[in-house]
Formats: sequence, C-alpha cells, structure tokens
Amino acid sequence: MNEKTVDALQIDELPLSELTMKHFNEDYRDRGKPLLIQDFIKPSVDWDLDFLCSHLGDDEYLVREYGEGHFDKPRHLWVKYCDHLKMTMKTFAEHISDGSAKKRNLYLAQSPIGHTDAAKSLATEMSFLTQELGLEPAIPEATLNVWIGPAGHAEPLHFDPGDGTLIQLHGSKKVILFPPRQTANLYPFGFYDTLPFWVSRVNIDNPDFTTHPRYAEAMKERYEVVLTPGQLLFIPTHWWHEVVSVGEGYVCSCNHFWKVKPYSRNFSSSRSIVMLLMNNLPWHWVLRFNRFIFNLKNRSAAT
Ligand SMILES: O=C(O)CCC(=O)C(=O)O
Repeated sequence: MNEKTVDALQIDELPLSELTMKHFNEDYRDRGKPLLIQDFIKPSVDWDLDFLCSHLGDDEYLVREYGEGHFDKPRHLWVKYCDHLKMTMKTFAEHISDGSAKKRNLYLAQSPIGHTDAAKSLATEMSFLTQELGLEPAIPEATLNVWIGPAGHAEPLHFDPGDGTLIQLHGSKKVILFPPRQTANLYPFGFYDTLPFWVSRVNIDNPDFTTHPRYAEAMKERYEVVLTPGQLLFIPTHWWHEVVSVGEGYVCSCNHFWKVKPYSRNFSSSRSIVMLLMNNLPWHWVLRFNRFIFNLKNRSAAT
C-alpha cells in the first residue's frame, strides 16, 4: 500500500542569535510558515523521569490510552480517538519504566504545568517568546503544556486553532507537517463524525492510496524535521502535524498556544472558521450545541 515515496521538504532553521522580532514576524509569523530554532535553550536541565517526578510527581495528569493494536486499525474506521485516565506523574513514570506505557500506548498529553517550578525553570525562554518575539497567549489561561511518552508513540495527524511552539526537553521527536492548503488531500474527519474534524483519516505511516488517493498529492508538500533537546519548533495554526517519539526510552516536550496574528490567518479554511467560533463562544454553549447535533444525528440514523 505504501508504494509512493517522495522526498520530504525541509523546515527553515535558524540559531537563536539570528532571530529578531522583525525577522520572525515578517518571514514566519505573518506568512504562517514553520521555523525551527536550533538552540532555543541550553539543555542544562534534562527533563528526564527523575526531574519530572521530583517536580511534578504527586500531581495528577490526564493520560491518553490508545490501547494495544489501536494504531493497526485503519484510521478511517476508528470509532474513538483514545480513552483517558488520570494518574500521578510518579505512576506514569512507573508505566514508562516497566514498559507498560509502550505496550498500552499511553501518552501524557497536553497537560498544563504553568504553575509549577518545572515551568518556572523555563521563565527566561518564555519571556523571550513574549518580549522579544511578541507572542501573546491564545487565551488568557493558556499555559505551558507537557507531553511525555514512550519512544515509538505517534500522535496522529491533526491541526490546532492557535499558533504553537513545541520545545524539546528529553529525547527526540520527528514532526511531519503539511500546509493548510493540503487539508482536502488529508481527508479530515467530518463535522460531528466519530473523531474530531481537526484529525486526519490518513495513517501517514502506512497510507492506503486506494481509500485516500489524494494523499499522493499532499505528499508533495510533506515537511519533516527531527527535534532534539533544546530546539523549538514554531507550528503555525492549521498546519497539519504528526509527532513521532523516536529513539529509545521516552521523550518529553512542552508546548504553548499563541494568538494568531495577523488575524486574517484564522480564516485559512472553512474548518478554521468553525474552530475560531468554537473558541470564542462560551465553552458550555459549544458543548450543549454539540450534544444537541449529535443526538439529532444519532436519532435520524436510528430511524
Ligand atoms: O508532542 C506531541 O506529541 C504533540 C504536540 C503538538 O501537537 C503540538 O505541539 O501542537
């Protein structure tokens, strides 16, 4: 099935010393173009399990459980994204160490840690992003989120409603990206489908060109980059990305979501407009409306 190969395109890379607000705004943020900053932090602190347990050990985090064999099923046939469990960092670290996190495909994903000492150790770097590059949090409560998981885990292809910065803190991650103009060729789930409309039905690690023939077109604009500790990747809103933990052991990174500027970049596709609306309405309205439409759809499917 995986018979088509095309060389991946490269993301621009810059050392921190060459980055000014003007350069970043004009060449990357305003254009919605990804950028890798090579030496964003000096990795003097390794965010390994000891560091994570000593700083975050007793706090509870939401862990995604994909389950054994989930990734072997064709993605367009998935009936759920994953299950969610709550556990302390110490318990999660045990699952990593004894291999059960890999077996059960557990991923501690997008967990806010802004209030912790661990996050405070990145205060200088975060103030570079806000003061020197002019980034503003996507919503006032937006904070640093931690992502930790066993090597081999692939966080499926999706896009986000805000600009993102992903900082690598332990181990390496391969990020595969496609620009927003490839959205139709990536077969996103529909509105009120089994999976959210910001997730792709294509398993890009084993694509099925019979079911998803237009993916061959998207492959011509497939970008790939490997993030190593200390590096930062700027991922503009609506850029599709899959994030694969590579190497041995486990990986840890932090991300933050930022306001999209210029505002017009919020309108790069019909999907982005729906996402913008969702994020600007009170969340309980959105949930109530979603429940109403789901019930309506299920009722008409049953009759
Ligand atoms: O690190 C990951 O697994 C996913 C990160 C991500 O999706 C993001 O930074 O937007």
